[in-house]
Amino acid sequence: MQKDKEVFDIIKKELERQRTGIELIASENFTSLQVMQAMGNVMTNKYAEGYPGRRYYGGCEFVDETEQLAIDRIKQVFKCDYANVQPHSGAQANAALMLAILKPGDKILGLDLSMGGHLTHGSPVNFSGKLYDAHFYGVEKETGLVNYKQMEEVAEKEKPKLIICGASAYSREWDYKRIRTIADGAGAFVMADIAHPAGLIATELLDSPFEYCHFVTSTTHKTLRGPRGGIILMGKDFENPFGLKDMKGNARMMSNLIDMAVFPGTQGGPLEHVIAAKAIAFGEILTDDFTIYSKQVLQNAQAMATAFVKKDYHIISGGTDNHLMLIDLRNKNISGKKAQETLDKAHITLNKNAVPYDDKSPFVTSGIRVGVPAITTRGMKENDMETVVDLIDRILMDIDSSTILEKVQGEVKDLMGQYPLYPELD
Ligand code: DSN
Repeated sequence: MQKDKEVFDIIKKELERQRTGIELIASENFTSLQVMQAMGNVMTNKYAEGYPGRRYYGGCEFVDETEQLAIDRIKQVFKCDYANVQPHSGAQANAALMLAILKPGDKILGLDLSMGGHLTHGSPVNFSGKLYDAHFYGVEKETGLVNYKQMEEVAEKEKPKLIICGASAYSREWDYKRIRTIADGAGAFVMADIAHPAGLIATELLDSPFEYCHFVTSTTHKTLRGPRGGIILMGKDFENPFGLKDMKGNARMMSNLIDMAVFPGTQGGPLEHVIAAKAIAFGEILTDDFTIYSKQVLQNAQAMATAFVKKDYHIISGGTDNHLMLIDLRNKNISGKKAQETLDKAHITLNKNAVPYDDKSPFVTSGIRVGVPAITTRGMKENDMETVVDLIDRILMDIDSSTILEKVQGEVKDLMGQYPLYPELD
């Protein structure tokens, strides 16, 4: 095959980077080879606007099969009644869901970005904060836990149409029952964005939001370990409360409104090659191996948190219930930015992150976010977590030392050499 050498050489370098580094970005993972290879299949050539059995183009019989398989499998994974597997990303899933149930100017209530929330939960620089009237709750300063009292107070005062729970940098369980009670009191819908802990919810290691939340959105590439993409789910479909009727005068179902909000509302042709890869990943989630993997994610996160605490690192909320932890570096006198940049040089990849009540700008930050899904996929276990924390600590405690940096670089490479990644690609 004729290959664009310039691009393929760069891709090779990226493979080498992934192989030799310690990947601690909490939102990243390594797909199986079959998931990755399915993304490079002929379905990328196909236009398929619409849904299985009701498309705007001919020749959709096979993409119908894979998309239906993806829908059926993810419904089985979460034991839910409705799934849309077309969103190109988590942000697209959230945009479509909001388009389905809100009008511009409607009030929404989400976790503040600076407290661990997500851009699409109302940030002023995002569509969600520009199109909708966004209000926020935070976490308690003393405990680092979601401030449900504040959520309730803001909900009572503002009467939002949608309350969003879920975060990108929050390490604790959510009280979905309590959130639903607050929402019922305010007359709001509840959406759980489970992009981060989805794999742990799928394997019933964390609480399920489906009983209490009207809508659930997620990415597919974090703890779910699928291809890059998004999904929208509902535990139970329901008649839309806006009184919309179809042409025969029947009340419209919510699922129909959401489907329409994805296509034609916010997207055109679905990425059917990625949807095929989603179907494969969702099949993998249904296996015992994935449950074993997810249990190891939790054990590794616990081991890592313990190792950090032993070395006097301040984990927000004191620990973790899921796959990640947020570390406040102020007692170590290092900014998140400096930590990220220096660790990067040692091939330890993570991201700087604002901590609640941070006094530094989002470009500098006082913290780092650390997650274990990717290194767990590499095969690492609890004892490796202590080694990883030790490597991080040696860099951070002597942050300007090139001798330590060089030494750790070598140790990182040796360590990761023990955990091969995609050997089939050689
Ligand atoms: N960028 C993702 C994360 O790192 O959590 C969220 O969209």
